[in-house]
Amino acid sequence: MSQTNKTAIVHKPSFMNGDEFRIPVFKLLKQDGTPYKQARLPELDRDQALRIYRAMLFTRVLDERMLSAQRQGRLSFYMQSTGEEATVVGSTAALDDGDMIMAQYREQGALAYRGFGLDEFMDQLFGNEHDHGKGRQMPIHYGSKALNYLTISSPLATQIPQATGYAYGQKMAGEGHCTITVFGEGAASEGDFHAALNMASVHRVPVIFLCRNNGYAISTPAHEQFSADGIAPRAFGYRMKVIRVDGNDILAVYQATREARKLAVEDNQPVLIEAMTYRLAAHSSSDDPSGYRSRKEEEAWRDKDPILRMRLWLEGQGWWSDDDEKREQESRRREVLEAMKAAEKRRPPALETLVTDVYDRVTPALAQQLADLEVHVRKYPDAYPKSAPYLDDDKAAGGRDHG
Ligand SMILES: Cc1ncc(C[n+]2csc(CCOP(=O)(O)OP(=O)(O)O)c2C)c(N)n1
Repeated sequence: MSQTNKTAIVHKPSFMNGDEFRIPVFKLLKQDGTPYKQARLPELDRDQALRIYRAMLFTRVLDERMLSAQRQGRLSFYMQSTGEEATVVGSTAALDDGDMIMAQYREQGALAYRGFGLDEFMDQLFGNEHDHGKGRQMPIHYGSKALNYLTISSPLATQIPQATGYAYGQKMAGEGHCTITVFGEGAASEGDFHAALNMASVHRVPVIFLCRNNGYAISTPAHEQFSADGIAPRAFGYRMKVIRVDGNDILAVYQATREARKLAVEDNQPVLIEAMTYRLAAHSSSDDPSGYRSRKEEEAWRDKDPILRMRLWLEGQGWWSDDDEKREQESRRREVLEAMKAAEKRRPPALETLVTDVYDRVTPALAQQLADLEVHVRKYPDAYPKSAPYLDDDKAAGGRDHG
């Protein structure tokens, strides 16, 4: 397409900075759970609405419980999604379960919605022998091939260009799937963000870029990260469709993502969604937000709790009650506790898994390193967990493929 044909000519120097208009926020539900007058709510049946709500509630319970476990010294590290559950679960619910999710690290709600098992969460958090990642990653770096959820990468923005590439493959495959990639407004400061958007737009790739603008990149507030009107206007630089949505409004997030999916899958149009939300908890178990923000600010956002808003809407529909709430919370708390106790007791992965599946076959150099490590562990047994299987002589003697 020729752009020059459409370009207006002016005869005075005219500078623009994007302040000519502000991008509106799409909202459907008020905080009391009732819809705005002009709002047209998406069709969401009772079963799916409850599936969404239960995933949000589970995420909240899991987060509270696991932060306590970290404080008790049972877990090394944790990250909560508190306050952002509607953004994460609402967007996931608007997808097909076969679509790919490439997340940052605060999107456990997406896995919960897709049916990641409680034991799978726990085995990863405790890095035991059942962990899909073989205990090689820090807690919260979940991944699930079965649920189309790419394993989390800690370096910020890794997943954004990966999503463009993966979605390009989905377009080639022609099976009607798309990819959503979720990231914070802080990660959007990485160059990878821009490369990913540009490639997606130029090559017409079915990818949804979902930015959780929760106001902070650890202790850095949004106004110290960028001077523009949030992340949304960046889409124009790539001639990409964009929508800004109230990230604490489950129905608005759901509807915006559904429409975005349509554009992506039916017309190969990438879309940027900026979800305005707030991280109610600390950045991670290593952070203390009282050093960089006020209680008053937190309280104002607590009043906009996305779970409460959805609960009030569900109650208005006659689909949820106080009793349901109580029962659900109690049973989820109990299940989380039981699963945690079981996962804590499982053994760590066998020592030899350090060298297997690094290459197709264990190389002689890695085999030697493993042998040296076993000698070392035998020499200093008190420095290593007794529960580990690596001091089992039968196991050490055979069965390994040293290539
Ligand atoms: C490349 C890179 N730089 C810095 C970090 C350290 N770091 C981890 S999380 C984070 C803040 C990210 O903020 P944001 O993307 O807004 O997501 P949020 O934590 O608010 O959900 C930073 C700076 C990192 N992991 N990777």
